[in-house]
Amino acid sequence: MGVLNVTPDSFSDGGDFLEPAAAVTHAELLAAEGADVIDVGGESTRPGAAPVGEEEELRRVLPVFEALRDRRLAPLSIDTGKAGVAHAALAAGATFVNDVSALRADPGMARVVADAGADVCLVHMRGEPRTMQENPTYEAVVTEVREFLEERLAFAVAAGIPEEKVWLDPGIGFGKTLEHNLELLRRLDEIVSIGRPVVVGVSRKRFIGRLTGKAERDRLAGSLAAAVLAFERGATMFRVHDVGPTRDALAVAGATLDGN
Ligand code: HH2
Repeated sequence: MGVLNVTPDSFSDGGDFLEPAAAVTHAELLAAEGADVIDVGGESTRPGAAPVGEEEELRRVLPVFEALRDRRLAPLSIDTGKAGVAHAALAAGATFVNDVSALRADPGMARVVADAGADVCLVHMRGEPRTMQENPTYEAVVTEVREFLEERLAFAVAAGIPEEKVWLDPGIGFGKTLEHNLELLRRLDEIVSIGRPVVVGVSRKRFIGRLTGKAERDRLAGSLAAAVLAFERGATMFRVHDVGPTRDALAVAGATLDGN
């Protein structure tokens, strides 16, 4: 899953693709590098980010969907917690909803996903982006994330979303310390054992900066290490800024694990 942030303030690429033409060019690059899904987002969820109104979010992302829909580069995902934004993006060609609130931010979201027959990614987040990194605490982070995702999966199914349309994501960096992130990655198999495909977003994140001392744009090597480890533990979708290098790393890791 290639990241396409149409925002002025995303943590590693904010402002790069705010113009629709720049966004389309970047989508072409992500697809050429082998992205299976392109995830378009109009609201940053980085720690401390300010919320964006629905109208502004739509103004950012809709022209991108409209420009991409007929190009058929790859299936398109909308990264939003707002039902109105998801609804408009699905009408403009998206087939996947990536909701970091896991259907909690907007009571209308589950219905929009169910009615469209879309895929949905449910992400674990403690708190909300503005405050989520203020001293996150857990008694047992893996158990709590697992129980949360099981509850959200049951909620989605009860709301009419077929189970086979649901992807789960432990939400690396969403209300977690360095140690929480590392424990979740180390024990990712316990999230995978819920039985739905697992998405991970480690690309360029702060915990990689903490471990390597590198700025956002210099975190590729660290991001690849985390992606390979998550793959070995059973993750099947990787939300990344650098699609080509990630595909290469996973091709080598996969062949090694398979013995090919
Ligand atoms: N991380 C971010 C945004 N969306 N979606 C899923 N499913 N999993 C993630 O880990 C995830 C996500 C944050 O990264 P990014 O989009 O690069 O930055 P920002 O939120 O600042 O736009």
